[in-house]
Formats: sequence, C-alpha cells, structure tokens
Amino acid sequence: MTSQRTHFLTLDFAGTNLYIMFVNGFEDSPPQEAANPGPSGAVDMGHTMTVYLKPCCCLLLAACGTLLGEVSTRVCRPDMQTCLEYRVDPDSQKVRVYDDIMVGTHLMIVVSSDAATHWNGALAIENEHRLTGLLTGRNYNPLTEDWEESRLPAASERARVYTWIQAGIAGFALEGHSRAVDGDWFIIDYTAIDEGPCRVKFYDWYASEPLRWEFQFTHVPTRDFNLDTRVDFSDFAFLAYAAWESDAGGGPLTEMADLNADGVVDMEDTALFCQFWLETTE
Ligand SMILES: [Ca+2]
Ligand SMILES: [Ca+2]
Repeated sequence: MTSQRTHFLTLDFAGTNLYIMFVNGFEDSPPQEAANPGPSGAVDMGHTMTVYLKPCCCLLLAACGTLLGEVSTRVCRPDMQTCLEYRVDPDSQKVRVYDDIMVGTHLMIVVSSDAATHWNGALAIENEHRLTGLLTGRNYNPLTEDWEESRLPAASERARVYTWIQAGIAGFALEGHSRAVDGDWFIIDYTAIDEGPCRVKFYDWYASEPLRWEFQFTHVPTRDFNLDTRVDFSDFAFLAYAAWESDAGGGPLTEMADLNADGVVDMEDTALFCQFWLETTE
C-alpha cells in the first residue's frame, strides 16, 4: 500500500456542513478513516455518501444534509385550509384546470417543498391572459425590493420574491436559499378579474423542463351583483328584478344577470345563480 495524503474541504450546504475529503495515492480499498471524514468527527453515518475514484484520488462526500426533494404547489382559499381540486387537461398533462371560478374570487397559490434545498422558480401570467387574472405579492419592502410577506419562514429569511415584469409577462420571481427547510415557502395571491380562461405558469429553473405546469382558471360571471363579496338574498332580489326587466324587453340589469349569455334572464340563470349560493369572494 502506498502512502496517503488527506485534505478536507468544508462547505455550508442547505444549512448543514458538507465535508469533502481528498485522499491521494492509495491502491487498495479506502482506509478505515475514510468512514469518519469530518474534522469534527460528528458525522451521521446514515447520511454518508462515498464516491471512490481510482487510480489517484478518492472523493468522499459526507453530508448531514438532506436529499433533493420535490417542490409542489396548491391553490387555496384565503383561509389556507380549503384547497381546490383540479382536473388535468386531456390535451396537455401540464395543464391543471380549475373550473367555475367566479369573477372577483381571491385565491392563493402556495409553493411548498418536502425537502430543504436551494430552489429558484417563478409564477407568471403571460400575454392575453393578463386581462382575466391578476397575481399580487404581499407587503412590498423597498429596502429588500421584494414582497416580504409572500415568502414564508420555511423559505428562510434570505429568500426573496421579486416582481417579474417584462414584455408580455407579469409575475413574480421566487428565489429560495440554501437555508430553507421543508414546508410552505411562498404565497402569491390570485384574483379572477374578468370572465374567460386565465393561465398561470409555474416555472422551476432547476428542472430540465422549467415550465413544470400551468394553472388554468376558468372564470364565470359573478353572482355577487351588489359587489358586497357575498352571494345571498340581496343578489337573488337583484336577479328577480332582472328577470322582470328581461320580460319587459331587457335592459342593463338583464345584461348583468344573464349568466348563460342567451339574451334573457330566466330559470336557467336562476339555476346557475344557485350553484354559487353563499359564495364569498374574500
Ligand atoms: Ca352580494
Ligand atoms: Ca340567460
């Protein structure tokens, strides 16, 4: 066996120490000391990974860190407890469809991770979809120039949420940090501002295909005719008056309450109205 020379390099990785040990000049299997690589000797062997390269060097990685995990998203009501179900678009596995979102509805897009790792991504609305949906951040901080309440404690205090505006794009850049831990990292608010579809793109800049998926929100006319954020008897009274106006030849109320856009306000609109009974937009 030839003589050996050992060097250590210590890095901070994901908030934990990563020890890299270089061993030069041995021919047989790595020496016993290689299993105890850290200068401090405090290495959890359950998380030790060894790469052994011949003939002249061996690189040993011992990390008390975490493995790369999965970043995920969910769409919730403002109470953070009620999350919406989606269906996958049969024409594109990347499109998650959320049907029947009433205009005026506020939702939250939550970005989470099941692992502590550095990550960069974005949420954005592009081109004509900017006319029907709006993304907003929380509590802009002019000192950090980011939306500080859109980043959550698990993302670490060094994460940032920056405005991302350029030609045809309106969104937010989500910049993680190596000190992040698993949990909810970012929250971006979403508002349905007009009827029709709106797609929100979710990017993961570390993925081989950065566009991970799209949220497609299909917005339907509001039933909250008096705009007090709740669909209730006041709106039903409005609908009844619009039906009377419709029978009398139509008018501005008819246009507002004609939920299926067939030119009249009748029982079909009443049925569509009742689907959102007691719905709230706050
Ligand atoms: Ca109302
Ligand atoms: Ca109608």
